[in-house]
Amino acid sequence: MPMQQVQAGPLLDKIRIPADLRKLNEDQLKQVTDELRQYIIDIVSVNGGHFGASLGVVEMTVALHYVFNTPVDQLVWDVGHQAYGHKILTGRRDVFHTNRIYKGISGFPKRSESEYDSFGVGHSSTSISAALGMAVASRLKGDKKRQHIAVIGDGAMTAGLAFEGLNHGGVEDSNLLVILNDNCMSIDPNVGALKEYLTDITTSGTYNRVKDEVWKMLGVISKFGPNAQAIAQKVEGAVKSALLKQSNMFESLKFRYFGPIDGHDVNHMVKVLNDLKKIPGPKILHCLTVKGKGYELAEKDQTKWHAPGLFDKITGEIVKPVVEKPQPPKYQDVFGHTIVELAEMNNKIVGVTPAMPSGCSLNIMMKAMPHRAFDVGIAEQHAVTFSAGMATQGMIPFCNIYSSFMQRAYDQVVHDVALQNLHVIFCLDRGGLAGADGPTHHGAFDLAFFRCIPNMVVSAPMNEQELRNLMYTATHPGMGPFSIRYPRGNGVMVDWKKPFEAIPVGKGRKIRGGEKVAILTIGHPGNFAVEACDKLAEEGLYPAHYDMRFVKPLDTALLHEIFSEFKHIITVEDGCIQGGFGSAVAEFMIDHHYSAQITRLGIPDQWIEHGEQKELYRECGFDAQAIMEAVREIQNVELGMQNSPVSIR
Ligand SMILES: Cc1ncc(C[n+]2csc(CCOP(=O)(O)OP(=O)(O)O)c2C)c(N)n1
Repeated sequence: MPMQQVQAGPLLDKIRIPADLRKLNEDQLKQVTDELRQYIIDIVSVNGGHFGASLGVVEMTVALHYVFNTPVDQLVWDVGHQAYGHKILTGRRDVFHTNRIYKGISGFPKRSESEYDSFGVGHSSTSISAALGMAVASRLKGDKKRQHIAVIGDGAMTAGLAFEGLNHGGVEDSNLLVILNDNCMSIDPNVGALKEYLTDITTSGTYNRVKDEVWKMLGVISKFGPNAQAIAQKVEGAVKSALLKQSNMFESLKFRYFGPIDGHDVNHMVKVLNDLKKIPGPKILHCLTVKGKGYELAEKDQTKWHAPGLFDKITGEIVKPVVEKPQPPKYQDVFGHTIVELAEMNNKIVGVTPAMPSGCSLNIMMKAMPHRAFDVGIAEQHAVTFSAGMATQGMIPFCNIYSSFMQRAYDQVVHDVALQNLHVIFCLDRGGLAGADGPTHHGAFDLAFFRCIPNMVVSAPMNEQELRNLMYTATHPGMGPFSIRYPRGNGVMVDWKKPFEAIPVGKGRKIRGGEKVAILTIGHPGNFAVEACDKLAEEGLYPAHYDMRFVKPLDTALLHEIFSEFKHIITVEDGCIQGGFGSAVAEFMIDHHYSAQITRLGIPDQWIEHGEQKELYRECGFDAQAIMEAVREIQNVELGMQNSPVSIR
């Protein structure tokens, strides 16, 4: 894995923390932004990570740290994928080359990493609520000076949670500034009515006139210094009536709306932020920025450059691994192509994604069948209930949500889908350890949190063909809620496009027979067990291996067979051990009065940091090597003592 440090420009080199930045003159800030942008390009091109979003907020980042007294003032980044500039300016330049690398710094703000990271993020749309909570806490403590700033993108603003924060924030008399970073982009182009509204107010003549008025008045405020508040209130009355004519959404929610302004003019931003600092109460500053700003290719193809991987910073060529033979596809692409095939056979099938068309490959269907595939914005809860509504009308929605983002829509799955036994198919991408994005993005919990819901089918394919067949099976009439989870990354079959075959719900399969030990796997880690069994055979050890396919319903016939034959069971899952697949097997054993030793391998009861997936599988102890060790250990104990007690690990 590359880990390269680069040389900072002369001004940036002097900035270790924001206090150093604040010593500079305003006319030096433009140079700081140039050097910061170059630094991000230099590092991300050789170390990877998110790219376009951080380039788009370089000026905003410098202006915010220049004007506000961070870390006393609380700066909350939404999602946090755009906070690279913030990290570099806040004491982490020297370790920034370890960004997202195993044991290195996190790709997202993290409270345990820096006092400048006021709130841990990774999932979107939390910033307004979090900053409001901080602002109200400051008020309750009698601290009137402290500022609280939420920086939120126009994509993140589409989530219900952001609106919940605005709705509450408008009636709390607190020092809250929301900065709306409007670049018209989510990862893919932003969608929905809000996006159109923001474009309208950006281009509206009335608005721009009103805006000019506001800035003129703010000029007066700056001049009047301490009396600014009183003047602002006078100004407000006049300006507000004009604004309300246009019926400004944010003003209706009792936020004072300012902007839109050019988010790439660092000196203007400094002036505006200095003015806003003097105005109490909830405020929103609408900034227009360009995702990927300053790197031409990233400005042109913003989706591709959201997180491009390694690239040649001069030519812009993205580094592709050199492979000699054809590689298996990504699971997400198998989903993307298969849903189109199924939808061609059945006109009831539709696809739904909350803002991840390219991330989950529903963009393949959006292109092939634009009227039957829906990007609903960053709105997981809505995606689920919207799917439920369609299911009541006989449609068959495939609702594709990353496992970790599904956490946000749990009640919708329980209350809107499962309780009504509606036929919604959940495809959970990024099920299991997600890699460099780290704990905010690991899909650790879905097997556990879905298996306790009545009516739910909980399945996980071991390879591409199984994924296709599970998707096909899930569309059959008479089904209820059906979840299919698969990991980030590639499968194992080059030749994967086989004819569909239905899989009986709740039926597992024996991969190989064996003796003494039975390895029971769910999903992709079944391949780790195959590798382990092949290697163990060379040592003269022959465990049996079963791919259970379903965590719910469990294949009870197969389990009766297994528990009758084996006294040692190893379960393997890319999910939390607590309450997951292994727990389901242990419950089966208890309920049916079998006695066996069960060793459960999976994600332990702790937060797993970022790193490459294989590094994390190793750390958690459920890769091929760990399975081999578990088998050997059982074998050694067997040899050592004949009557080992019943236990569950
Ligand atoms: C709850 C949740 N859903 C989906 C995502 C995946 N995601 C990460 S960034 C992003 C787009 C954010 O767009 P925006 O807020 O406009 O910020 P920008 O990237 O444009 O700066 C999405 C959908 C997420 N992080 N959290």
